[in-house]
Amino acid sequence: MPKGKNNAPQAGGGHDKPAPRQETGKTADLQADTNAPLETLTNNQGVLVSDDQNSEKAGVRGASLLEDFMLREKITHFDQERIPERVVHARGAAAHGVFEAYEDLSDLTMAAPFAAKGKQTPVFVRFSTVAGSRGSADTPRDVRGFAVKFYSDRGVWDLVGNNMPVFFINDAIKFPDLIHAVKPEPHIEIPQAASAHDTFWDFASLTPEVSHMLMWAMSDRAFPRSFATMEGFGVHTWRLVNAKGEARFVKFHWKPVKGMQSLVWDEAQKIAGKDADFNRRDMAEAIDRGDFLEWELGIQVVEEKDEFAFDFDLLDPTKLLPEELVPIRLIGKMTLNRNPDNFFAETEQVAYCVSHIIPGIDFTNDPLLQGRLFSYLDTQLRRVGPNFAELPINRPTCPVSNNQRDGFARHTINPGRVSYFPNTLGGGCPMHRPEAVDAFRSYAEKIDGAKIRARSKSFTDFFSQATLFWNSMAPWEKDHIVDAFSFELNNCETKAVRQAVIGNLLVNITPELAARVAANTGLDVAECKRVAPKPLAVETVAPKTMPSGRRKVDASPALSMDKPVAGIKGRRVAILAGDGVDGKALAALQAALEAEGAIGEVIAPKAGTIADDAGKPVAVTRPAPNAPSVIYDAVAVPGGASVATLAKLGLALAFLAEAFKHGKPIVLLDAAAALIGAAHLPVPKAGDANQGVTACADARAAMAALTAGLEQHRFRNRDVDAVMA
Ligand code: HDE
Repeated sequence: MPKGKNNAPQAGGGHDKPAPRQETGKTADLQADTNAPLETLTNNQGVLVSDDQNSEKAGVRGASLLEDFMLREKITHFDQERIPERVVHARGAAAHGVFEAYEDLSDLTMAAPFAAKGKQTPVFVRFSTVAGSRGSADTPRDVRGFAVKFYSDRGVWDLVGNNMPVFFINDAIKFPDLIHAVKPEPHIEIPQAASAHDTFWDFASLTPEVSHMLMWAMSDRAFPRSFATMEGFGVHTWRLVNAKGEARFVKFHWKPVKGMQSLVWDEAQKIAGKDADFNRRDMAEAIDRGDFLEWELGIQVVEEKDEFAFDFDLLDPTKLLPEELVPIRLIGKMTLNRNPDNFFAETEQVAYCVSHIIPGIDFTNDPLLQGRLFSYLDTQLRRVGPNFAELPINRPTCPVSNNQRDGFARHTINPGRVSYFPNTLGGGCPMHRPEAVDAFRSYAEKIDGAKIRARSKSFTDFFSQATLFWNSMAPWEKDHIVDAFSFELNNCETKAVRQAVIGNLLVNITPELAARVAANTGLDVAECKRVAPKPLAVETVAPKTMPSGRRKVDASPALSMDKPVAGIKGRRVAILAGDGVDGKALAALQAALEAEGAIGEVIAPKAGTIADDAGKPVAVTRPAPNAPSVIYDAVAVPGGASVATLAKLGLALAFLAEAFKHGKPIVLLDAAAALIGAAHLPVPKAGDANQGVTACADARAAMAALTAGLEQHRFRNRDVDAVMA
């Protein structure tokens, strides 16, 4: 389809000159692309528009005329420009890309994307928050959706996952309650995109299976620095099936090539106001720069005979399979390299369905997955319509041929009179293919059970993996989890709800967490146990036979984010400057950052240019009021006469103090070292562990300090209690 440039009117064009028209007229042309932009405006019926600025009136000061079909068509179409917002995951951003297989996996699965080493499959990936509306911000404390549509040559496969490997509940029937509890409270529609309110914690305190997922949601995983620096998970245990019909259990993992980075809570909250589009902007700009987003796809494979080899139930989506027990095998790489052309047509109308699988992939009896299987199709039929699969973003890249017909907004013009099977009038076509090896067949799992509304006892271990998560955290991560629970509970008005969370959940996860949160929320742990309402009974049936000596771990280092990241590509450094700045150092630093794929932005009191110490103009990237510290990864301040100006500028000092508080690397050249005092930052004492505040003499040393600091990402041990930010 022709793009962009065709929209530009040519000189002398517009209404004066007859417009170039697309000549159609033959039946075959009805199928042609009629959306190609023309130079001249038409209505939806292709009629040239003479004036799109004035509606038709009875005299220039008279009433508008009902017969103005141009006005009515334009306005009535506008009235219907929205489709229903997604009930959950309403706010999202997406990109196109490609998945490339590292190896031929046909011994494990027939799934087309893994059929050969180097095989490429196009993908469209949408990232989302869960609770907020479409117009909410990118950075609230929330789970992130990670939905991948593989346009394989054997059909569309949707892997609709999250950035956390487990889920709040382990039976689909509880999902509407979970979402009603976390969404804004219905009588006042408050709070937007936040779990920190009574109804969520009331529900959580009475649903102990949420414990493990709560630990993830209260960790810094809940506000990634960038989509490119978060992990993704298929969450459920799925099945891989090979051409011989042999099946194995599988867990899917997306491992970010850039490593994991998150924001800190104070920063995430401020970004929600300063740049609500922080994550989606970051992704769109990175792709435009050629700094593509990359993940490796990993699988954990479990043989059928080992279904009961672990100390948890593989079908329970509140449990993860520790990497230390079953290592992750990396099987391919996904690269997101193209921004959508149109948000609505692609990101909004994309319709992921958990039930979209292809030969080689199959479901398990995870009761959450089973519920999702009908929910997504039902959602897309209502949200996008019965012909959602025909839209360009949802269409398979392989041919589609069946006898489904009609419905709202049908695009395909199906010729002929045969729309049924079996038939002779259409030559028997399209025919189903019992003999085809690559046709979809469900894995013939043996099922033998009584109809029962109950849950296996193996699903009632609510706390052990929440404890595992806690045990796997670095000290600063534990601090952040304590702070998060404390913040959330302190936002709850009902004391009994706060007590129930501590008494029913936290004491069972770890007494340390319960004690620390109780101290921060003014509660007494012993009292919490007594006052909390009794959790709802969980129905159980006799446990499945699980052999003794099942495999387990007490801590899983893979769960911690306390790891350095590789490289500084895409990181954004604020260079604070003003008139008289050391121009050479500034230019050298900016060039060095650019050479590494990072971005050095010059921030000055006003937009336009500043004059450096040699009187040369230096372009200002953003003026200070438009450049909050929270959108940067690090700060550098070159020396020069500008330092004296910055030392008297509240915006600059607040910038430094906030960056300090959020643990970001700070690099001060020459005279700029004085800003530590001016911003009232604690001067690191001799012998203190590396605090990431570096005074240096030249751009080379500054670049080295910035690189080391950005690779560490954040300095968590700073003494920030007294910092005014
Ligand atoms: Fe979803 N979920 N979900 N979910 N979900 C939707 O589908 C639902 C669950 C996830 O970018 C909806 O198109 C039920 C788990 C993502 O378009 C809806 C249950 C996981 C997205 C729906 C779950 C997810 C959705 C809303 C419990 C992680 C966004 C609009 C049985 C593995 C996809 C829509 C996108 C979206 C239902 C639980 C991930 C209503 C009933 C577990 C990433 O159909």
